Amino acid sequence: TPRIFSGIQPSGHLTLGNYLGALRRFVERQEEGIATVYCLVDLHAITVWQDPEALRSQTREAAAAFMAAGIDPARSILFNQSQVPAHAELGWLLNCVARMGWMNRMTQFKEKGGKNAEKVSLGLYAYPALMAADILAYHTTHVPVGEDQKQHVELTRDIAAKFNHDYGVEFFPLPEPVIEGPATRVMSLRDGTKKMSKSDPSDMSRINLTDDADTIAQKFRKARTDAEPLPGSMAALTDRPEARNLVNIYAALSGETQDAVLSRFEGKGFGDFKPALADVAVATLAPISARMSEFLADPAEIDRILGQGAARAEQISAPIVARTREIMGMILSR
Ligand code: AQP
Repeated sequence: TPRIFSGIQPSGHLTLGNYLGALRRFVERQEEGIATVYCLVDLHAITVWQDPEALRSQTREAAAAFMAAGIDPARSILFNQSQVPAHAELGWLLNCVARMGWMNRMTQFKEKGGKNAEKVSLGLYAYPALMAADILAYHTTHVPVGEDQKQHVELTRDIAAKFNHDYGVEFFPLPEPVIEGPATRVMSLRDGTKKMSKSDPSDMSRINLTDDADTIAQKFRKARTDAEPLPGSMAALTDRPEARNLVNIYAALSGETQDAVLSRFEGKGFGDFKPALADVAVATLAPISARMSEFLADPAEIDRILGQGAARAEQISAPIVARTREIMGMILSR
C-alpha cells in the first residue's frame, strides 16, 4: 500500500518556495486519500544553530502553516520529529549502513558547509542518513519533495537497498521521489541561480508565508531583474534566470502555463509585470497567513495536535524500528 512521507525544517519562516515545492503538493496527496505522514523535522533544523525559544516558535509556526494550507491533522499525521524516537534511533542504525563516499557526494552539504567544512556540525554531514531514517521508519513508498531534495531521496534508496542486500531481507521498500508540476525549484529574488531559502541571510531574497501584502509587493518590486521587456515564450528566457523565476512563480500561482502568462505580458517590462505578480501572490498567500494567525492564537492547541500526531506516528514506526534492530542482530526481549 502506498504511503507518503515528507518533512520541512522549522528553521525559519516557511517560504513561497516551501509552499509551491512542498506544502501545496502535500495537500494534494492528502486529498487523493493516500496515507500521508508529514513531519516538522526539528532534529534536522538543529544541524545548524537554532535559538531554543525560536525553534519552538518556528515549529508552531510551521504547524500552523501546514494546517492553514489545508493539512487536516485528522486525515494526515502531522507531528514534530523529535517527539517520535524512531527517527533518531533508526538514524543511528542507518549511519552504520550509509558509506562516507556516498555522503561526500551530497551537494546540499557542500553548499551549506561551504569552505567551513571543518567547523560545521557532524549532524549536518549525517543529515541525509537521518532523512533516510525519517522516510524508511514508515516503510514509505513515495516522497513528495522539491527538486533540491531529489539527491537525498536517491541516497535513501541506496541505503535501503544496501540494508536489504547486506542482511538478505526484503524489508525496506525503495521509496520514489515525487517531483512533478511547476515550481519544483523556486529561486531567490536576489539571485536567480540560487534557490529561495528560509535561512538566506537576506529577508529580501524570499517571500515568507507570514509576509503581509505590502511586504510582498515591496519584495517583488525590489527583486533583481534585467532591463529587457518580456518575450512571448519561455524559450527566449534561457539566459535570464531572474526573469524566468518570476514568470515561473506567476504561472505556479495562477495555475497557467508559463507561455500563457508570457503571451499576456509580451513586450511589457517588469514595471507592469511585478505588480501583477504581487497581486496573484497576495491572492494565494493572504488567506493562508490569516488562517495561520488564527491557529497561532492558541499555541497549546497546536502542541496538543502535534502530540496526537506523534502518538500515531509512533504506532507505525516503533515496530518497524524494533524489527530493524532484530534483523541487525540485537536482542529484543522487551
Ligand atoms: N526554493 C524552493 N523551491 C521549491 N521547493 C523548495 N523546498 C525548499 N526550498 C524550495 C522544498 O521544501 C521542502 C522542505 O525543505 P526543508 O525546509 O526541509 O529544507 P530545505 O530544502 O533546505 O529548505 P530551505 O528553505 O532552504 O531551508 P534551510 O534554508 O533551512 O535549509 C523540501 O521538499 C524542499 O524540496
